[in-house]
Amino acid sequence: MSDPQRRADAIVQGDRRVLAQALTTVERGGADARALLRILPAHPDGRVIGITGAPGAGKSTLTTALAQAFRARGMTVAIIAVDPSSPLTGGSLLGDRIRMYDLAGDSGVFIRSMANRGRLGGIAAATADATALMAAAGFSVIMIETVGAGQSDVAVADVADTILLVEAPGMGDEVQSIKAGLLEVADVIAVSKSDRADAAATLQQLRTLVQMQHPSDDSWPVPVCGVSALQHTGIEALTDALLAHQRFLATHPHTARALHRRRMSLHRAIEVQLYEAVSRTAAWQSAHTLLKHDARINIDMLAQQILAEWRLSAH
Ligand SMILES: Nc1nc2c(ncn2[C@@H]2O[C@H](COP(=O)(O)OP(=O)(O)OP(=O)(O)O)[C@@H](O)[C@H]2O)c(=O)[nH]1
Ligand SMILES: [Mg+2]
Repeated sequence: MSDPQRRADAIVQGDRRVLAQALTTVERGGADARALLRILPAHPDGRVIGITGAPGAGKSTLTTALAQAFRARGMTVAIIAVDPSSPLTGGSLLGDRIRMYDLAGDSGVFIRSMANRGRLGGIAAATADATALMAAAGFSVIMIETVGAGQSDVAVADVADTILLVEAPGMGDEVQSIKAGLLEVADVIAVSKSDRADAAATLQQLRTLVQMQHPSDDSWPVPVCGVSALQHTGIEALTDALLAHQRFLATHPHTARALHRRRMSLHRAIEVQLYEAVSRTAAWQSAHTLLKHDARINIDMLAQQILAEWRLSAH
């Protein structure tokens, strides 16, 4: 199906096959993807939960447990597992799929992995577009599991309305997420694997850290929840905390984070559209020939020339 309006209608009506195909389209990016994204019905903010944390922190296991908790409350769930196709995390995806096997066969759950296929705007753009499709398809919650390994993680976090940071116990004196800069952006924190003896200390440590970081007049005090996905403890309280944050967002639509997220999506849109426009100019084509033949070319000047020509052709 290529007619964008028919595709959009089918997605809204809950056609999962068309949704899956559309996800492939946005993963690739380009004009087809934009034509579709432009006509999707608007959806309210607040449904997208980004799940982040160090490799092995327990994100996939917890995502599965949360999905079951949301389902038990009658909500539908879409899950995006982000695979930035880096050699670091290359092997983790199959494991994730096996763990999420618990969710197989439930038509109220839709799972998709996203890879960075060299798409313009990177994995963050692909993920943002995928969440827009899933929101249009009517899922009540959309969870994005990131890999907790650097830049792509923070970029994907920009897509989420709520950021859930998963911290495993016993990481030593240094809480891993401080280094990664994730503690500041977390809306809700879960100490995973709380069946382990060292979890209580980590929980205490994080609560102290969060209190130090967030001013007391902050309108959203970041909850720190102890959970064990294996023994299924703390999951209900964590689910409550996540839904409370959704309600908080509904009454506080202009938080600094929400503004940041909107700004970042504008940046991505400009990046993508400008790049596509510029790449249609003749100067762009000839620049690529130049690159092949002149190894010492001044890239900055070349870019300036291309933009100058594009500006002329745009008038
Ligand atoms: N004891 C205990 N182990 C857990 C719990 N949750 C997860 N684990 C274990 O922790 C390991 C990592 O769990 P994952 O859910 O794959 O962690 P992840 O953060 O998704 O890992 P990556 O995606 O590879 O970064 C697995 O061996 C799990 O069995 C828990 O509640 N208790
Ligand atoms: Mg995982």
